[in-house]
Amino acid sequence: MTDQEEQISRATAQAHPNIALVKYWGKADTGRNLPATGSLSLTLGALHTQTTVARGAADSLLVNGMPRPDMAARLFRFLDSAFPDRPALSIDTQNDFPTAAGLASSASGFAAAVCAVDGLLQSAHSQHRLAQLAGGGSGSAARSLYGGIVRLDAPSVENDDIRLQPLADPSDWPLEVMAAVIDEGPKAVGSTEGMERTRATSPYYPVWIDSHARDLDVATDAVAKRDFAALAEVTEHSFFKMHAVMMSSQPALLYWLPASVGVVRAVADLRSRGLPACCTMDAGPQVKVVTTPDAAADIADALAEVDGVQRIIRSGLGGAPVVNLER
Ligand code: 2P0
Repeated sequence: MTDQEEQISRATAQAHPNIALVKYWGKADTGRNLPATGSLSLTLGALHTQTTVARGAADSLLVNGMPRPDMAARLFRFLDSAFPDRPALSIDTQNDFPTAAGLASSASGFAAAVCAVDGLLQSAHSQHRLAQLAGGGSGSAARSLYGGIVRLDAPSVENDDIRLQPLADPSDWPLEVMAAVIDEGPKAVGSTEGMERTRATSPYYPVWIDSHARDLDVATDAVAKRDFAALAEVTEHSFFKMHAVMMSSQPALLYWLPASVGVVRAVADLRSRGLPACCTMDAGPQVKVVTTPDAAADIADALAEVDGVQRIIRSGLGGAPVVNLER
């Protein structure tokens, strides 16, 4: 340990979750947690994970003030591989949105943890390297190392790791996201287990994988042209295709509740009346609606009317993680 390392006593990182418009579902390598598909996401500026890390007598984790041994085992095992010579760590993390309910808390959680530990240990990894490390903890976390609209490419013959590319800053194309919260409980089947079940049992899995590169390119092109209609079309296509491959797993992965269907239908109705809006869902019943700032108030009002919607969480796009070091 150098003198400089000893001077950092605590590091705090704040990271945002993200939602994928082109979806990741399936792993190429479970050991290294490498995705079998690329993805394209929006970083959500209004939602935060704040994680403070210090050296401790033994590893300990508090999530929203509570010990979480289930999460601690996964997090510390991950940190062992990302930072092989790390000391014991005391980690305190807070989310200002529901944890483990399909609002991407693992994305901001692993991103914030990697940035905070990198700061504490003065590892000085590049942002891109931190993203690759975070992806080893949770595939979606790699995208939370960047702000705005982010593309993740899966490993290929030429590259044996993921590659990240920010496609637009938050101010380049200020999209809005509304999460219609339907059930804040933890999800029934976690993403890692669900992805493996799909890979092993869905007859549609090969088609899902083979058709993915095109969706990623169509979405990238739509972002370059700021073409909301084209982005909305490929977003809903990727979302429905992912849930088709989930539902065709054995046993089926059905994350929907009746209110999820209600929101998706309400958004289709709004779009048919000319409003810019599209839906996506992850491994939980919440429906995330993407729109533009001029339409956001009308969309929020319409979503709040749907039976079973408990509340609407609104967010614009946010930036990359911010790290604060204390000596
Ligand atoms: C995504 N999801 O692209 C997809 C869509 C959920 C559905 O990435 O197994 O927690 O830790 O790599 O990142 C959520 O899964 O999965 C996710 P692991 P993660 O956002």
